[in-house]
Amino acid sequence: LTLQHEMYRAIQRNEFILHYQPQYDLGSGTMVGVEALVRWNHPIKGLIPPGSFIPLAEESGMIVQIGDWVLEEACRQNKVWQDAGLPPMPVSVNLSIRQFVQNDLASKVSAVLEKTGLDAKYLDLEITESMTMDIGHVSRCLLALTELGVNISVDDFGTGYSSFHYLKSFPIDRLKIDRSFVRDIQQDPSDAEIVAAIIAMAHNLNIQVIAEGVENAEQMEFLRKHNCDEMQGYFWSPPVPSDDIEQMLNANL
Ligand code: G
Ligand code: G
Ligand code: MN
Ligand code: NA
Repeated sequence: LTLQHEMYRAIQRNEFILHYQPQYDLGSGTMVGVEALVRWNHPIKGLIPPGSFIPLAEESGMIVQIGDWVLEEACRQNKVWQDAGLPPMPVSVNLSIRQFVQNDLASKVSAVLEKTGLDAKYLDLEITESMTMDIGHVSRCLLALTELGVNISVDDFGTGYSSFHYLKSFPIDRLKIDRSFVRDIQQDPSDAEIVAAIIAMAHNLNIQVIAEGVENAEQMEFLRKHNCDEMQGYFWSPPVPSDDIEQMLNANL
């Protein structure tokens, strides 16, 4: 069996699972959201990280089916947490540009919210930059999504081709500063300048900022000093299974 065929079977056999990485408010240090990150629980190979199958899924188009599953599962789980009385907070879901090529993304999202009973304000959709995207089409799609009440974040900000074009053309609620800029924030003065500039610019445009890949207290202090809103990274927590998130939320009560 090719990996691609196995992947197809994995959807039917329900072998994908979601881990969640907490996101924290930099001011208060409280958990304010989670990012859903897919893993493949392979019957023989064990837990396969997304880096080992997402590229193939993108290439083959199967990312659309996997993405549909991720979206529904993330919304379902979030509603379960809320119904259990845990502090409500949005879940971020990564979208592939392939999911925008379909014409019905907003109606699909709307149907999933309806089916799971999740309020749209608890769903955050992460888009990444892509050379191949039709800006006009994506922009219409994003408008339809924001009309539903979901949040839009730009993932890996600063690494792609059209970051600034995005800000101009899309209804963006939040930027996620790519972890490659955060990593050397203390050693590399240009990274420090870039991060400070991204935060200032985003705030002038009324866009929230979250830093990715925060691994130590010095990075956190720098970000706090420059008024970054939120952070995510190993310093606080790696992506963890849903049970662990439940425990963290319980501890927050
Ligand atoms: O969890 P990890 O850091 O290994 O993830 C690697 C990459 O896989 C990240 O860039 C992440 O955005 C991507 N990824 C994880 N889950 C999903 C998903 O559900 N859909 C898409 N399109 N990408 C995902
Ligand atoms: O591209 P995206 O932002 O969706 O990727 C998220 C991935 O980044 C997760 O799969 C996670 O494993 C990884 N990640 C999260 N926090 C850190 C961190 O602090 N350091 C590093 N190196 N990777 C991280
Ligand atoms: Mn992401
Ligand atoms: Na990222």
